[in-house]
Amino acid sequence: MPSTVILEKTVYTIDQLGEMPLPQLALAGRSNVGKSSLLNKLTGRKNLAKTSSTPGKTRSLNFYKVEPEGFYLVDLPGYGYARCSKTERDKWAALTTRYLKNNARLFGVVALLDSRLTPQTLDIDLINYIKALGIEVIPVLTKADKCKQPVRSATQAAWQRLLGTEKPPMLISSHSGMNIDKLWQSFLDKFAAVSSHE
Ligand SMILES: Nc1nc2c(ncn2[C@@H]2O[C@H](COP(=O)(O)OP(=O)(O)OP(=O)(O)O)[C@@H](O)[C@H]2O)c(=O)[nH]1
Ligand SMILES: [Mg+2]
Repeated sequence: MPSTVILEKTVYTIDQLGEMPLPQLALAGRSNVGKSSLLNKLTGRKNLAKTSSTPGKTRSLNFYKVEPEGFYLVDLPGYGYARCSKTERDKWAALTTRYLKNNARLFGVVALLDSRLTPQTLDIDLINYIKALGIEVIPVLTKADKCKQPVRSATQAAWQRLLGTEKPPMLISSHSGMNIDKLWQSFLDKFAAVSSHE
């Protein structure tokens, strides 16, 4: 677990997106998939990132500085919230794409996917978009506590087939704590690999 995590910057508009001085790992996924909950669980701080059962809670890009390691975890606003206006959705897309594009310090995007659902078009589109930018995608299946083993395995197998990965995506639960330490260790390993090249 990281020793200190602090919210350093909140960005609502493209104008506020300056260059960040450290490597970044972003958390992306549909609204309500559990991005902010994962951040809280990873950091062991219940209310670091605001969570809600109402989708669309996170409306901004939030940069959390992890110390002493020295990188940012970036909580991205969720996509695919049906009740959100077209203007809001366009704003999300513009802000997020601007952030993802031409960001040499972004060393990966953790794609959070609901373990209860078969692969959804919106998620597949996002993953393909990120891959096309040359950024590594780390797929993770959330809310594993909410479904039974056969469903979890089926979702894992479907994503593995689709992504053509060697291993199936990791199943996690921010409620039960399942695989949270393992996931954190994988973030540290990725960060260590990039920082040795910097
Ligand atoms: N059972 C269960 N519920 C979870 C888990 N993770 C998150 N939730 C619940 O799912 C809801 C949404 O969680 P958030 O973490 O706010 O989701 P988000 O992806 O940050 O959503 P946006 O900010 O809207 O993009 C909340 O009610 C959480 O308590 C989990 O591992 N298990
Ligand atoms: Mg959130």
